Amino acid sequence: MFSSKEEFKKTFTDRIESKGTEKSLELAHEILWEMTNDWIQESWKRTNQLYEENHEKQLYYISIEFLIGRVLGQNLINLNFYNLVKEGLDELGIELSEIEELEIEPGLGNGGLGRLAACFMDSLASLELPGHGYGLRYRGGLFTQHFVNGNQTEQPTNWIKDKNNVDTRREDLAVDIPYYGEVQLVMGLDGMRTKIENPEWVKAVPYDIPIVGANGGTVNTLRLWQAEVSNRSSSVGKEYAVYERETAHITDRLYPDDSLETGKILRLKQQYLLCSASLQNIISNHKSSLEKLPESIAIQINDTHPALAVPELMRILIDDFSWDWERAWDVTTRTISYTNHTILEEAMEKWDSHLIQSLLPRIFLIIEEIDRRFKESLQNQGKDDETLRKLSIIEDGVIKMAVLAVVGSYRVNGVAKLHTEILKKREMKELNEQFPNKFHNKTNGITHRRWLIKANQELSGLVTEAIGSQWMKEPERLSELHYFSQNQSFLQNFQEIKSLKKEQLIHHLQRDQNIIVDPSSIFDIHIKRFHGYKRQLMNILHIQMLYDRIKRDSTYRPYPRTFFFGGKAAPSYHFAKQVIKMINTVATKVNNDPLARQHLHIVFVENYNVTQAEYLIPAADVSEQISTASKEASGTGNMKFMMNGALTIGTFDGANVEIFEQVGQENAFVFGMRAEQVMDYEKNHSYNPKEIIESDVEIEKLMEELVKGDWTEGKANADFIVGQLLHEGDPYFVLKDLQSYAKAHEKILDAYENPIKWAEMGVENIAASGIFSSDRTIQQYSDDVWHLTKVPSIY
Ligand code: 6GP
Repeated sequence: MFSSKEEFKKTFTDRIESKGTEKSLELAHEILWEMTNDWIQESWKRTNQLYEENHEKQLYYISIEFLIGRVLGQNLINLNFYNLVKEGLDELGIELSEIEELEIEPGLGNGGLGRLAACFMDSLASLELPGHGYGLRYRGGLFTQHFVNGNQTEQPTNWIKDKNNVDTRREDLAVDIPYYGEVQLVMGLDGMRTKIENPEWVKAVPYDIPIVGANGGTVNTLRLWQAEVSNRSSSVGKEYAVYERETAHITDRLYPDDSLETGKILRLKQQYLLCSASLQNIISNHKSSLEKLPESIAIQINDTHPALAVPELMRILIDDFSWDWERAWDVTTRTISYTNHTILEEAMEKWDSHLIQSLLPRIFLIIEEIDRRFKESLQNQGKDDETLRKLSIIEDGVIKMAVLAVVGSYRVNGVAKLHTEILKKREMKELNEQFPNKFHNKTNGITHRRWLIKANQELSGLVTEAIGSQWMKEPERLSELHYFSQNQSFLQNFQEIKSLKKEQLIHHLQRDQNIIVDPSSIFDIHIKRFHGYKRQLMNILHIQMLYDRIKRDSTYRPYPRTFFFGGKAAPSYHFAKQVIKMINTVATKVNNDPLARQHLHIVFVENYNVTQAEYLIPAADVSEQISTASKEASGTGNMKFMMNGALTIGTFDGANVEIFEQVGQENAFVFGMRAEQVMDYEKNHSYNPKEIIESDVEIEKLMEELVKGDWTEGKANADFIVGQLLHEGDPYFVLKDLQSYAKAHEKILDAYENPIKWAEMGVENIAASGIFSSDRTIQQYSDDVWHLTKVPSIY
């Protein structure tokens, strides 16, 4: 882009002048955006050329979510221009961070699954591997959250602008997608073929986002589809205005509310549009014989939302290329692989057959045939009825997408060791027995380029000073920091950086939410989606316990702590919304109590998203990873905190288990039930929260206060929370783990009394975090599943 700061400044000011408009931060943003983009375009073109010339195997990662976060700053970091640009702009009197603040992050995802997809994109490009994403271009990203009287409200987030979008429209690559219609058998030259009569066509138009790898050499593509009216749809069987409106709706929102049938249809339309458009695009780009498909491409489906890729690829091969079933099935099941991200029953997708049958009649027939043949082979193997039932794709008029995904894939993975074990031994036991070599584990990772190099440039600089810069390329080299955990001046620098990151967070919160936080308090941070199993409720109950202790015991005057919460609740998830309301109520009470306030402060950060995470995580002392054991498939926030030197308070769940293994339990605060215990209780229905309440005076008192409504506002909120804990049987074992959690917090206070020791533990966490870089995860996927070859950029 430019070889020196002076050159950057000159080009930048020349471009500003040439616009001839009034100088503003917006203009500076526009110019910087254009300059960066010019550079990226060249590299992008070069990468695509290389891929074409070398005929390397390509990976396509299909995902309903890509939570990429802000783009400009990350691109500058990956291009190694960040510091030069920052200094150049400084000299021109412009703050780069203020320019960055103008960018609205595209909220094209909900949480873990979407953010993981974004980390994977970054790692693929940085490892110079040919891997691209396919997703949807939702007009409104994930909603913006505000609190009104402590309740979550949701407003649409409009991230798409008139100009300087992160993406580029590719009208030339638009494809049509058929919905509804009737399946007809027609005679073709090569025998009978299937055709859909009178479908409702929708046009899928791709928008491309460049994914810039480290050093800017490789630029891969994230392709997002947008639904539009198709000019083939002149004869739609409904009023045109209705068709127009319904079409625009398809890519309007992420995860439409599916409690009603219309919402279900919309989700199915989204999923099919994503799969069909992506596969049509992949196949039309595929130049060699389709027999070679499994050798020249790999398709990874991110959870079951893109599982329709299986029947869609079958449809293309059979209907468009006149292949017979066996040949199509062989190629399909050697091309597609699947990642499972959850074992929660409610998140396992199931679709009513009649919905798929009417919306996607041809796809339905193919699913039926896959199911029929699979069952037939099971019967031939002499499987009993119960196994047959569990393994069936269609059961009682319902299509089980996870089974379809497993049967149609050559490899299936869980996202942390424990999660994969649970999949293999319980949730998908029969499938694992049927396909013993299919299942494998790929523990998640996070890109250290966003979560350390970009979000914590100060710490990143300190690490480089100590061990050189090679860790950026090989993050496992962070282990060399181990030797610095005894180095006083290193520890002191680490502490100073932590304080600085706290100050930056405080400044950000003060500006955004007018909240004042004590920088010398312990920053204890619980940020993630709101869900019962993530147990934000346990955290807030513990704070109530602390409040009670402070009030009751005049000798209990603990070191000041600020408890941060951040996260959104799905708009229709009542439980999560009640917990949000409760936390806000408790916050008001605790924060306004003159005595308690000296020791406890609760901050609920509004509208938690990737950008907020980049402020919060580097400032954390304590990372809350307290899910009910067995429920969190992996977690990735846990890894981000660790990499920034925060200490984890956590259960033996998901990737926490591996984090503790890496860093040693002495450098973390581990508590609570193990997965087997939880699963035993669940199986035998033998957990009774009343027994806990009756045997523990502190918890008993807490419950009495809750019943009285001391911690809630309005009867409905109190009734709901008490109802969950008492009458609903406390499904997430909050009361069961509460005292063990409280003890772990006591240990945190003890450890914090010795700041040097605390810093030492923090450094040990950073040193052990390298293995959680998504570069490691991606390399493992590539070695074991995709078999990609590095394409060194010529830049
Ligand atoms: C999440 C899991 O809950 C989380 O534990 C994991 O780290 C993340 O995926 C990435 O693997 N799952 C989802 O976000 C989800 O929507 C269907 O699962």
